[in-house]
Amino acid sequence: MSQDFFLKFIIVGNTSVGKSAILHRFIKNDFKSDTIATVGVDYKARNINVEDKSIGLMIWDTAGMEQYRSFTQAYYRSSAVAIFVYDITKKDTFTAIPEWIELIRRNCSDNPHLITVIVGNKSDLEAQRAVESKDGDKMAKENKSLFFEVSAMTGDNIDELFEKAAQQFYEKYKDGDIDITNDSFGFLLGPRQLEICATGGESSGCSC
Ligand SMILES: Nc1nc2c(ncn2[C@@H]2O[C@H](COP(=O)(O)OP(=O)(O)OP(=O)(O)O)[C@@H](O)[C@H]2O)c(=O)[nH]1
Ligand SMILES: [Mg+2]
Repeated sequence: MSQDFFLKFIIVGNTSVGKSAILHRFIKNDFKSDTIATVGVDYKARNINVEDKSIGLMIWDTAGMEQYRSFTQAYYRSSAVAIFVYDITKKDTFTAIPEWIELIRRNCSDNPHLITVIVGNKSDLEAQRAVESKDGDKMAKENKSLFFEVSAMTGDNIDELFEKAAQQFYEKYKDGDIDITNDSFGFLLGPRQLEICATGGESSGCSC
């Protein structure tokens, strides 16, 4: 399948909030309760459609454990979308989000168009909820981020979060905000455009 473009996503947040479970649900539409903590980073990819475009999402899942922090930071750069995950049953994972935002912003400071998404996972555990939805929503608004409560266990809102983030990026692209020659933006043109560039040149509207 030919993608129109590729976007780099990065997923961060404290250990055990369910980052890998979210990615596994998005890629395999499945849930495993016996996951082990991620060591360093993991990578997966999936295509989605936004309007008439086929977009390849290249998704980096990082370890939340403190000991891997300096290693995983090397993977933050050149992201188009950063997803910040907390566990709605663990308040400390929510209060850690501003630190994660700061860490990512520092490493992606050359991308003013970074899309950020704050995600409260484990919405299936409503009885154990320790973070109210309105507090997640408020933090997202303060940080100009999208906000979702999801469950990797049930699949609730998982596809929506990735699709909405890609859609928001695509809106910026259509508005002409994305410099396609700047690889700091986490954006890569797909083969279809390259074919057009090779054969159509300027008359096809190509800027190369
Ligand atoms: N009830 C419930 N449990 C979940 C959900 N998502 C993940 N879990 C469980 O939470 C635990 C941690 O999930 P992981 O996906 O490994 O967490 P992580 O954020 O990737 O952790 P690190 O790799 O250490 O950073 C596992 O036991 C999962 O089964 C969810 O939506 N609901
Ligand atoms: Mg993990």
